[in-house]
Amino acid sequence: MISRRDFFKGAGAVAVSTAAVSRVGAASLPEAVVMDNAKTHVPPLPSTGLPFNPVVTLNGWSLPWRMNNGVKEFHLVAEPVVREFAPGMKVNLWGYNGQSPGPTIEVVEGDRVRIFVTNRLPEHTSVHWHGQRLPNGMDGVTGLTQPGIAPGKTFVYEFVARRPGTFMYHPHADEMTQMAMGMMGFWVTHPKDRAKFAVDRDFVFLLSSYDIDPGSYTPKVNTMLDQNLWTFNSRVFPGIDSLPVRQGDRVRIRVGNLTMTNHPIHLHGHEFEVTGTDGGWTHPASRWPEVTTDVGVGQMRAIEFVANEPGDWALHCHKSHHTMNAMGHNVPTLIGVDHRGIAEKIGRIVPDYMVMGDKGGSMGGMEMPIPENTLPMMTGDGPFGGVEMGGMFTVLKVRHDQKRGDYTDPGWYKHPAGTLAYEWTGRLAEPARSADAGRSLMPATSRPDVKLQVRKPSGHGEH
Ligand SMILES: [Cu+2]
Repeated sequence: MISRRDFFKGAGAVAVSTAAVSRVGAASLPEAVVMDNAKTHVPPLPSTGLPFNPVVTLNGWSLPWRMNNGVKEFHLVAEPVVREFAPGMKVNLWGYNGQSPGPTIEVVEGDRVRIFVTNRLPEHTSVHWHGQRLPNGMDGVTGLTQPGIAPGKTFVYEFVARRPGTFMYHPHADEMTQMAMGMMGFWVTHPKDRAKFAVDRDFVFLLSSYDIDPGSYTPKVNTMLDQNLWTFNSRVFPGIDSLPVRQGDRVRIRVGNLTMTNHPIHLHGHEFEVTGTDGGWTHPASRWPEVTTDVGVGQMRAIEFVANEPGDWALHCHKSHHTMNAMGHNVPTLIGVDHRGIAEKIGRIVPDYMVMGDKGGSMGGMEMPIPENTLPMMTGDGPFGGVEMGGMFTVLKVRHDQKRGDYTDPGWYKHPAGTLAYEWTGRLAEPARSADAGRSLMPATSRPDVKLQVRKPSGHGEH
């Protein structure tokens, strides 16, 4: 048997380091091997010499392999890991090879693939190769197609990657716990003909969600739906990599959903088409343009578009609670309620008590004490102030001067003169309002020179 470290040394492409888990992992978790560069893009495997156009895994990496008599051999190690969700918050997860999600596996249609899976978890596991055509006994379903891989044991899976497309891997053993702890990874089978389905940039990430009490370090695995951290590759905004592309690039984004709910993934500034699903590539005649596509539980979607609009374009889940970090859901709406002084009074009894704002939910700029190892609900600074987002949110950065193959973040977009929304300080005409507008009891703010008149209902033809 090769040791894991020797395996990586042989592969040579990736830097790993052994990090003693301090305080974070003190709760009985063994040593974790952590990728040095968990926070940023790991450049894709060098495309020269590879028989495929590699993908870029947001805040992740692709697993090196070795060739053994014509067989592509990978080694996955299931183990406890520590994942930084964003600066200021680290989480005890289970993952593969030092990270959750595990490394992306990239192979080519027709490859014979052999995967060693070593279990360093405290309970048995298995790996299911989600979406693959393979011999039944390689499907990884504990009890049904194989016994569980006991702690300390290594199993071997071997099959031919028959169908090009987008896949995932995850345990089929104590699934609820192991997936709630972050055990999952991405798999891409590239087409044999590399000109087929070719794009300039190919990004991949998994959707996963966690329930982590503020101030704690380990997900509550029994939560079914009320998770409070919604992640791309176990990272939350502003900790998620941006997607830097060159203007005119054909861009593919592949998303897999291993949460317990659906996620309508929405892109600003461009229309895209769903070119791939769980079952492979969609027929061109079946495609239609859209700006949001729902990724259901257990599904994979590949979307494609030409990035021809320069700028910083939001890419996010459209469920507004999924672009927030840890929050309570039993908070009453207090818009319009004057609660001056109440928070302070309650705060004396309940530390860390907070109320939703009386002018809306915005807490951007509010300084409130939060427990250790907890992220603000809405955070992230942009060039114009707080972005007021968290969770499943990142930015597609389209630049005319982004070099081919360059995935470094180009910084914030500089808007050409005359292309930026701006404050109006001149005279305003009376704005049109609905004829049946009532008088709201809620407080409003208006400029004294803007008269808000309710128009009397009037007959048609008047204007
Ligand atoms: Cu969502």
